[in-house]
Amino acid sequence: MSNPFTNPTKKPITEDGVYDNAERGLANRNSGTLLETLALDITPSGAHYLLTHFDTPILDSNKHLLKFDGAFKDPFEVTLSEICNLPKTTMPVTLECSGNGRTGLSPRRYSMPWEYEAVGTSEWTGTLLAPLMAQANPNKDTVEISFTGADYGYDAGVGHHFGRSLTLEQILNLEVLLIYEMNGQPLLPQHGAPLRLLVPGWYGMASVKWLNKIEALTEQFTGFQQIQTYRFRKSVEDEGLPVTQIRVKSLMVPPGAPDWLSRDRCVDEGTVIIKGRAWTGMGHKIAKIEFGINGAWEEAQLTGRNGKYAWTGWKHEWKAEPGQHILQCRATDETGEIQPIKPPWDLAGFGNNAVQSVNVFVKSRG
Ligand SMILES: Nc1nc2c(c(=O)[nH]1)N[C@H]1C(S)=C(S)[C@@H](COP(=O)(O)O)O[C@H]1N2
Ligand SMILES: [Mo]
Repeated sequence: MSNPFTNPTKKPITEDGVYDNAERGLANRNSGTLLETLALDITPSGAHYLLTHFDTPILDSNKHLLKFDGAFKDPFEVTLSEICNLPKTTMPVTLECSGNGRTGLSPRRYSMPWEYEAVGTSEWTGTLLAPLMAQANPNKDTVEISFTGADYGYDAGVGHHFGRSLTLEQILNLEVLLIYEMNGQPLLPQHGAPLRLLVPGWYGMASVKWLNKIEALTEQFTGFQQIQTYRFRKSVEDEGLPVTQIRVKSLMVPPGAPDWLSRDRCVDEGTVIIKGRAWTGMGHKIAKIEFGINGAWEEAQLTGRNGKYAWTGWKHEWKAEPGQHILQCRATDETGEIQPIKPPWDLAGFGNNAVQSVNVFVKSRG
């Protein structure tokens, strides 16, 4: 790293072949959040990260139908306005892409190059799925329920609608919701308008956008997004384990002011209040946050969360001394799960919850 005061970054050193045009294209379509919005309990809708595999289908909310199909005793269809008339639930839920942190791995997967920014918290409004499942009444031999989105595309030569599955037990235990509003407004097209699934406490891939079909299956779901990907694998041959609950993680609001190109931070000497967010899966609580200054850890203060599935705020007072420093944060949840220092390696780059490191240059007052 180069000191932005004494040795400002000139032209970026090109790293030919590291990220190619296809990856840059993905990064331009799938925006990350602005880390400065970590200062807020709720991420402004326009700053919520986005991950869309194919194209955003442009759907008409007046014509949208959700079909309950397959091995249900009483299959039915509902319109969006019928869903909106069902009992309403609003809750803040933190959503994170399981590929968040992928660039921190080496060797890294050729894919969407997330650094830290694929996370956000919204006030989601909708209705619980469980009562509708009961109404549709799955047959006794139902093994799983699949959820299909209107978007269609090709991956590894396989054409498919984005689809995922959950067991009946998971639907009950995870408080799965059908969502039609985000932060008090109708869902934006890119976030799944007019209807999406929300699986609180799990990584984002389970929260199927543009939802139009729920099917009861008497055999395990074999959709591409369930079987071919979103599995923790050590090698191509490895069958792997499904990616499910969010791993414990934390981030800080970038302190001070940025050096525009490197985004290293510039701070004046003295007391700096560092703030951030910490979250984990399954509605578990964050038990502890530590703040690291050049590798030495101090306990930071938790400032609370506004919902079971929402991230927790934290803050720490840092006495910034002139020079160059590496700041880090590390969360531990109530189950004792703690963020690793080194990224846990995965073939596709899923679930990297290693501690964030931020380069800070402190300017002396003198
Ligand atoms: N139909 C559909 N649903 C989807 C996806 C998709 O590509 N198509 N992407 C998933 C992934 S990987 C994530 S992380 C979240 C992202 O939700 P957001 O774009 O609203 O932030 O949506 C999930 N639901
Ligand atoms: Mo994702």
